Amino acid sequence: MPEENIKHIDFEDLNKKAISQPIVSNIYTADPSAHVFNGKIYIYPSHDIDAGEAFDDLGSHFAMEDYHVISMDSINSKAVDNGVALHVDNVAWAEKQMWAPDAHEKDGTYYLFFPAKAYDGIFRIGVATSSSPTGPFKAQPKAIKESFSIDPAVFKDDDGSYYMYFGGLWGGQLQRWRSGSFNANEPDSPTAFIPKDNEPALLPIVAKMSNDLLEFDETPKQLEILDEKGSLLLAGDIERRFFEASWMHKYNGKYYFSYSTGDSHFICYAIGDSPYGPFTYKGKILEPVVGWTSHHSICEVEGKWYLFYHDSSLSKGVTHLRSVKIAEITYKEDGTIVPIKPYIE
Ligand code: FUB
Repeated sequence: MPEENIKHIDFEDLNKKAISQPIVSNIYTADPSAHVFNGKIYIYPSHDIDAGEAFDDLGSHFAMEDYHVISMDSINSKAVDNGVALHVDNVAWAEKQMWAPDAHEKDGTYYLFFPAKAYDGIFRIGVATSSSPTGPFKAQPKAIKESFSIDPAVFKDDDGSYYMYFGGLWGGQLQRWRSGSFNANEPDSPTAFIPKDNEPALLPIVAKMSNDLLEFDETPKQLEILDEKGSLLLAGDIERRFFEASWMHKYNGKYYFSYSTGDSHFICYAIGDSPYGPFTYKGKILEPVVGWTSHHSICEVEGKWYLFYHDSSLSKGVTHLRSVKIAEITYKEDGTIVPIKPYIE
């Protein structure tokens, strides 16, 4: 939701109209990546704090320093904050901005995948491991080779292969990698190097993970998102084109790639037949929430599908102080998703 609209909101009224409430209120949480491990729900969110950084379009105000894992015995039970799972001070390569993470499990080890800004000002993606889904996690000494940008989401396919999807525009720096290496020119501009409105939009990135889940098994490549005529979505198509917050899930044998449209504030999805795409745009999953960002995950819990998302209602509209919420997803017979309105009109 654009900043100027937030000033006019009656938050008491809005919270009554909200379809769900924050799952924890002792801390601010955002960018939830939800998984079921051993029958229990684990949510890997960003841990929002107010570090005193001014709002800008590079996202400097998202100055998060650590991760907490939230767990739930079932979808209706109390959510538990399990304390600090990983702090930036314990990641040798990372300086600041511990943004949206994800996690996965393999052979009894839990892997936390996270983006952070390195000391050279470039976002990279790292891995940390633990014997417990709630951590504490021990970070690898270096970021994943050939990793860049933000918002990693790791998907396990039915054949046991793991893929990482990532990328984000503006502060997430994806546009600075168009030539294959980092473009450090115009460092204060969030929109420098973004394609023109009539050019194809920037695309999310995918890479298959190595067997130990600590590196990429291949050079990362772009994931195509096409319109109904088979053409790549254009950069000016801001209500449909990819901005950040990748997620992948599989439903009835089809691959669903979902993402945020950033400056138009929607969560959208596209469907394909392979983890590498191409994907065809299908529609919106979530209408704009209070706060500039929208970020989500989709997870099946005991036969029902849920959207884990966030808004800034608890902080009364402070963009960088968000709270994780949950809403059930409904699929139609044809496999499309019924869009969710986060507040009842
Ligand atoms: O939380 C920081 C950033 O805001 C995330 O990386 C984006 O997806 C957006 O939610």
